[in-house]
Amino acid sequence: MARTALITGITGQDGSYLAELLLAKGYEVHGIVRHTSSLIANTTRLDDVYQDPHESGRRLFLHKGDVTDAGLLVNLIRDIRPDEIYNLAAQSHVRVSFDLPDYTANVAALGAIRLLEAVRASGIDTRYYQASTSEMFGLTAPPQNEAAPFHPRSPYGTAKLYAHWSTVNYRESYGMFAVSGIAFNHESPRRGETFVTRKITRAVARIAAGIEKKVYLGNLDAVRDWGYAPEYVEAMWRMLQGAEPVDYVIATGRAATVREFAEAAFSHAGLDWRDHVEHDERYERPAEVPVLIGDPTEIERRIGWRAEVHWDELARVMVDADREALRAP
Ligand code: NAP
Ligand code: F7E
Repeated sequence: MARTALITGITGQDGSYLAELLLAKGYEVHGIVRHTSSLIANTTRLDDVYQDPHESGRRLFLHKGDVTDAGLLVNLIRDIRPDEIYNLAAQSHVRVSFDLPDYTANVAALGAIRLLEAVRASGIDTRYYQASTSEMFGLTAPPQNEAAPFHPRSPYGTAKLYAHWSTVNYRESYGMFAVSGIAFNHESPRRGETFVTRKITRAVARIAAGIEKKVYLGNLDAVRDWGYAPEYVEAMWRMLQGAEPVDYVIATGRAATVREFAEAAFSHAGLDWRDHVEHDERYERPAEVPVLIGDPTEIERRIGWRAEVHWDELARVMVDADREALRAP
């Protein structure tokens, strides 16, 4: 029998790569897709694996839903009886979370509780992955590992910390196989266009093509440990295959400033970043997370996962993809 997985956030960057990974491994994959007023479904990132509902032998099933609806989650989990659940759904933009703190918590914090309770209500034996984040470390000095204290600096960070501790609590209270992957920033050509890496690489492509001249950024001094998203979904899957439920930091261990990322991205297209980057305080946050550099020793040692792509190569890959997308008809 094929193993069955349920992914919340399947239409996002990570969800789409994870769906591809699990389908390639022979899984039957179910995903929750939000309703929109304008589209049949927001499934652009799933274009490569999308299967028409009328096809036979289908292994990808998309269900209209939302992690703010507890009843829907109970019914779905009871009907699908997934072997694995990956909770990737979130309002995941840190700056936006300052404008939408209530909504961000409802999705990112309470969404986890609703899923964990739905698992208990359905009485099934399943493994649960919680998409936690380096934003929970916030102001804690680097390198951050599994033992580092948490000090979140945004409504997003605090909401994710609630979901993280809820995952730990359900493991300890009910013996559930529930794990929390504390992922540092990971990017790809599928990254949302308002996150800083993609904002930069998309701007590089458009400036190189003569469509735009400038890109407006906030804090250039922030340091981030940027990895490659397809590798991070492999780490998520591996964490659910372990003999014991263990929480890990998922990171490359190397980092750069936003300025260095911009410099690398512009120079890959033969441009000088100083000619094109302007400051706009609108993109700064009420409280910044200055330095995130993960220590991936534990995940490397215990389950053999290691990041191969680092931030400078990532900048080149993303610039190439954005330039190619502009050339496509
Ligand atoms: P993303 O591209 O922003 O995707 C978020 C996904 O959540 C989308 O599919 C979105 O649906 C869905 N979603 C939002 N609100 C929802 C709701 N109320 N009900 C159901 N689905 C909802 O994020 P990502 O980069 O793939 O990240 C995946 C997860 O890992 C997120 O939880 C994020 O917070 C966490 N994380 C990400 C990083 C990173 O660097 N990428 C690092 C650490 C942790 P729509 O497509 O309809 O918007
Ligand atoms: O910002 C600075 C900004 O929005 C990175 C999410 O996936 O990773 C992501 O959160 C840095 C910050 O990502 C702009 O101030 C400067 O210091 O790309 P970002 P993030 O906030 O690190 C974590 C791990 C997650 O879990 C989140 O879900 O770049 N920055 N200028 C800017 N950031 C943006 N977005 N836009 C700018 O113009």
